[in-house]
Amino acid sequence: MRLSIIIPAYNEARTVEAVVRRVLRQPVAGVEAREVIVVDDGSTDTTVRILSALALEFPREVVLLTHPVNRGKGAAVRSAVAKLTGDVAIIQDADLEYDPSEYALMLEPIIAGRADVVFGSRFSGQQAKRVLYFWHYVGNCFLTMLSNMLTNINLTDMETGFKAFRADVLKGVPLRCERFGFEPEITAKVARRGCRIYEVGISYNGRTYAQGKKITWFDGLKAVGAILRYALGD
Ligand SMILES: Nc1nc2c(ncn2[C@@H]2O[C@H](COP(=O)(O)OP(=O)(O)OP(=O)(O)O)[C@@H](O)[C@H]2O)c(=O)[nH]1
Ligand SMILES: [Mg+2]
Repeated sequence: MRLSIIIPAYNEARTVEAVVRRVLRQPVAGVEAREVIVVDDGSTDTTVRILSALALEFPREVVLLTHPVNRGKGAAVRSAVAKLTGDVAIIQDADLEYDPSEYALMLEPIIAGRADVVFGSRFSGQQAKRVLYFWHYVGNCFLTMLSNMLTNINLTDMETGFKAFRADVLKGVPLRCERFGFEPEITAKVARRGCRIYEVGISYNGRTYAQGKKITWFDGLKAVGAILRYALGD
């Protein structure tokens, strides 16, 4: 099994090198080969310089794609999907909130042939989760519930950044959303296609705004729009 790890990165100079090195070091049961596709999404900090050095250091594993201007997470993931050569793909955010040591957990249902898509849930399972913002939690529950109502699936964490796919499934879903509407869009589209979706509990090392958290209530509002648009057939 060949694994493609997709890392969208926008102004993540603080963490992106640690993420890439951790991903490269991480053995994963059932995976013999891997590629790490990092997408610099028009960062204005030193992210692209850090990633260029890593691509030089690990020319066989690290593929660097760059967007000249910032376009958003959805666009960054799409650029990576167009280039990936693995049998399975996993999306790894560049900010260390999700732990590469849990790849085996995420991929097991796919490698065993039971699942097409696996969501890593921050709201179920026994793993340690950092206790953080109550109103973000309420917002996440609301977005997941709205998405579930319209797609008729029972996820506990639609907005999770930790998602794994059979590569042919990911390549077969036409994606349009440029920014964070990516999560509702992919969820609605895999649900509508009747993909076998699994969920596993993951740990969550959430960051604070002082540590670089960027998401705001406005992104939550836009997520509502994306849920309605994609669940209703766009
Ligand atoms: N915020 C943001 N992230 C982007 C963009 N393009 C790519 N990304 C990457 O997408 C991933 C998810 O973005 P995050 O900002 O961590 O989103 P989040 O986890 O929902 O929110 P916070 O961690 O709270 O900021 C990260 O790896 C980002 O670097 C973009 O235009 N804006
Ligand atoms: Mg994040």
